[in-house]
Amino acid sequence: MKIIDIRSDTVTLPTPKMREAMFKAEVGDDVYGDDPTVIELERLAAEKVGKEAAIFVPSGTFGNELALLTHTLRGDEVIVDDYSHIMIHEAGASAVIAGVQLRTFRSTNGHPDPDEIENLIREKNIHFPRTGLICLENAHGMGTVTDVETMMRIHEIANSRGIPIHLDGARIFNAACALGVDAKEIAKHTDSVMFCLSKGLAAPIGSMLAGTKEFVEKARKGRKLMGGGMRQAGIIAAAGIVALKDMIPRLCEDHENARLLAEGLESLNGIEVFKNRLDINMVFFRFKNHLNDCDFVSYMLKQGIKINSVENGEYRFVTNKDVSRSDVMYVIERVKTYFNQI
Ligand code: TLP
Repeated sequence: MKIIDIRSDTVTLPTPKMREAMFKAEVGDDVYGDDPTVIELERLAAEKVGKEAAIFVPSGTFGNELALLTHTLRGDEVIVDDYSHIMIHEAGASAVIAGVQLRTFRSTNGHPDPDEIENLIREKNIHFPRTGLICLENAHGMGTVTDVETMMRIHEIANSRGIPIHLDGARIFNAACALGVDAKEIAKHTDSVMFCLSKGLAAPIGSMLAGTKEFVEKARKGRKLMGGGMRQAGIIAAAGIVALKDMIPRLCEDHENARLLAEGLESLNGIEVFKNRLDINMVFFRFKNHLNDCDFVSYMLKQGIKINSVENGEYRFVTNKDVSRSDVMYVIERVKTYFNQI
């Protein structure tokens, strides 16, 4: 049975071209800095987001936490939104690795309010922690994007107070597609940016952390400390190069499929789609009446569709390169049948 996996875009499988590039990759020992494929990936990644340098890391979580470790001092405070990946989905790593505390701003569907962020910056006072970093997330895991003007405004505030900005840009190329701008325009308003190769871009493993040369040099030591020195990493970097060269333009297709999916689900009586969170490849919805979550998840699996369980009362379906337009139609049909039989 064919499986349609809409749990995330992390589930995408590498393309044949990626597998071939991995097979043929020229490698060295990246901890010695002599893996030519990793060097090329880091050069290309920096170029894509308009930064001086970049470093290859095992995962998005690793890249975010390495950014925190590199930018901050132990005991600093980091301003971050209350629904961000760093806050919710990184197992409290910021306290363990960088030794920082998080101060959250309210996330209105993933949209930051520059004034609220400004108000959270600490004044100099012996009792207060130092505000060491501001973190943003674009595209946001709630399915939305932040426009360039807002990014610019927050950047101006941060600059005026001498505080760096880190962007969790796991899906920065989705954000760029949704906003109709180059990713560089978004990254321009940050001091460091992490982005993932292993989500919609379909590489099997890996993320990039980009910033100034000085920042990346410092991060190299932090990566070693975190156990992320990866030796013949060119094998996986090769797939990352294909991801960056070939896979960015097609992300918009996933966004179109997400909208199609949203329309189909919305047309079913028992479902409310969160239409104000439909900027990228994610569809969030809830059942209007209480239904048994386990029953729904296992019904879908029997139809060959993998979905995540409900989280905070919401379902999230994610389109990706392994989900075609006709797969989307099939998913809508199956959800409809579920409603008809309960
Ligand atoms: N997100 C995953 C889950 O962890 C929630 C997903 O399925 O969406 N930043 C953002 C905005 C992310 O969405 C993710 C992964 C990460 C960072 C972390 O990336 P990985 O999984 O590579 O550590």
